[in-house]
Amino acid sequence: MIRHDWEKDELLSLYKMPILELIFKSATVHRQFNNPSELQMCHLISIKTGGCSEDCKYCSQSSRYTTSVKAQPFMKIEEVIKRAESAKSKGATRVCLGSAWRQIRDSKQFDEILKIVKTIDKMGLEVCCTLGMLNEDQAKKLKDAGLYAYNHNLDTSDKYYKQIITSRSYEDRLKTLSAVREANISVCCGGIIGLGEKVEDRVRLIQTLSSFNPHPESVPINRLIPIKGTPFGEKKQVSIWDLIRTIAVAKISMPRSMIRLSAGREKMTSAEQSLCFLAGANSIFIGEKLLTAPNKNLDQDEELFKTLDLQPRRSFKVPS
Ligand code: SAM
Ligand code: DTB
Ligand code: SF4
Repeated sequence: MIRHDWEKDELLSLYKMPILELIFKSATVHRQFNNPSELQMCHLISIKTGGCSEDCKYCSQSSRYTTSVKAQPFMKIEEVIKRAESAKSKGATRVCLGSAWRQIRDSKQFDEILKIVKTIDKMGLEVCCTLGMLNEDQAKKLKDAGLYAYNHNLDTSDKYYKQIITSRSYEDRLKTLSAVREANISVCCGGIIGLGEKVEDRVRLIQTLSSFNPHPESVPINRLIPIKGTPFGEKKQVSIWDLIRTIAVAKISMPRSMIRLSAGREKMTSAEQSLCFLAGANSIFIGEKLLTAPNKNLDQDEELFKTLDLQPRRSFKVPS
């Protein structure tokens, strides 16, 4: 049932199916592994914002571009915990800590992150971190502190990657992912659509992710939020149908993975989001901000849960 040998052409023909047939197919797969009425609410906390040395062409936090995001000092521990508590009280069962770093350095700040991870884990929440590249020793320290998952996206296909980022390689990303897996940390790895990539690149990314054994437990699908001042600031939004197709193919090929409808939800209607959930997306980020970009407000999400009769998904739930 779970395959790691999906071929590009197979995935491409799925991607190109008549959309309603594709949604029906992925919805059917989704139901075999998950309760389709459940949606996990996650919350992002940007503990170190801006001033990043990398040149990711989509990112508001790269110091190479002039955007409206100003570099902020490292957030105070108490402030981070307060944010996590507030997210929990609103139904979030997973908290993701992000930092605008190329890589983790063994530093006072890393020690503080270990403390934060320990505290949030004790609150019964899944803790995820996205701190850039790391080595096996750092992964082990995070695991020992109680880290549940680590997010590190491949973003796009290996071929197209160089058009997006030049300051690190696909190989570097894969190395970090393997250090995360080695340390027995749950893997969160996905990508972005709308970077000017071809459909073949989206399919190739999904092929790479589905070739991992085990599959990443979590696959965030981001729709580019064009950020003024970045090289991709003027990119046209990809259609909702492309987003749904990407979600559906990811779900069919990685049925046990949580598919997270991540960046780009702010401008989506309830009906558009519903189709994403039907196609297999089963997680959203809640709160008015993602890392730096705006997100839906809590009232809108509460209304969405009510309208669609959705249940919040508890933490640490593993699909059947
Ligand atoms: N610095 C770390 C890194 O790059 O691994 C972690 C933070 S980074 C902001 C996390 C992910 O957010 C990126 O890999 C990318 O997929 C997504 N992302 C960043 N900016 C985005 C944007 N403008 N639109 C959509 N997704 C975005
Ligand atoms: C992921 O794939 N998407 C989230 C999370 N992982 C860290 C981040 C989205 C960031 C959107 C742009 C911003 O807020 O700056
Ligand atoms: Fe830095 Fe991450 Fe943004 Fe790239 S995506 S510029 S590594 S914060």
